[in-house]
Amino acid sequence: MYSIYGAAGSGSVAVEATLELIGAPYQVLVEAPTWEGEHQRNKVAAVNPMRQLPVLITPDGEVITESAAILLWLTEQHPEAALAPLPGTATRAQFLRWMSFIPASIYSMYWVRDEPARLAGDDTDLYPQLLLRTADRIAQCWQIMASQLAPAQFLLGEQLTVLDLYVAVASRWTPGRNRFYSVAPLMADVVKRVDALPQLQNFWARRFPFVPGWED
Ligand SMILES: N[C@@H](CCC(=O)N[C@@H](CS)C(=O)NCC(=O)O)C(=O)O
Repeated sequence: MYSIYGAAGSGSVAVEATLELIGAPYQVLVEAPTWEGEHQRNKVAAVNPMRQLPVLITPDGEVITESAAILLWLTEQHPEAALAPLPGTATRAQFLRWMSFIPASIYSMYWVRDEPARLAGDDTDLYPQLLLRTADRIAQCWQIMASQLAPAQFLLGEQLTVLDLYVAVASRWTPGRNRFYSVAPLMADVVKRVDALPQLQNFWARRFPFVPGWED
């Protein structure tokens, strides 16, 4: 079985949702909301020197970090789930493009946001600016992504892929879904469709619940 180092509401939720759709057995071996501090990050240190989630341990015991790499690797291991366009097909290039864009341009911003002191040091006066500007940058990146896509049922057409799951999860982080809807209206219907997937309703309730005000 697969084992995950993860946390409710974190990037591991995209990996867990993928395993739910694949139907492969998995366990969340270590629950570690790493953004809460050193104690939580240290729970991950043994498997990821970056002390970040998600981490996947394969049934063979191999350790994989980096959310996009994990998601892509899972689609290769479980082609029957058809959660990625196949190499050589029309949407493959854009699939890889946006699977790389999310961790490079969006996910990386949270390293700063979670602890502004990492860049601003003790100069607490800088923190509000840093939080504001990283939120704006994330929103801008969603807007740019939306401007380059022509979604149908899902982001790349009629096929649900791990890109849809990845975006549905990451778009719930700051600056939040309502802002995402306003900057990326063409992607809004898609993420709402992913939120509503019947096969994931129990899963979302457990790992990233739609609590009152969740879109704010
Ligand atoms: N490049 C990594 C980023 C992972 C990441 O930033 N994870 C967050 C949790 S959602 C984390 O562990 N943050 C703690 C930290 O960066 O110190 C990936 O794509 O998996």
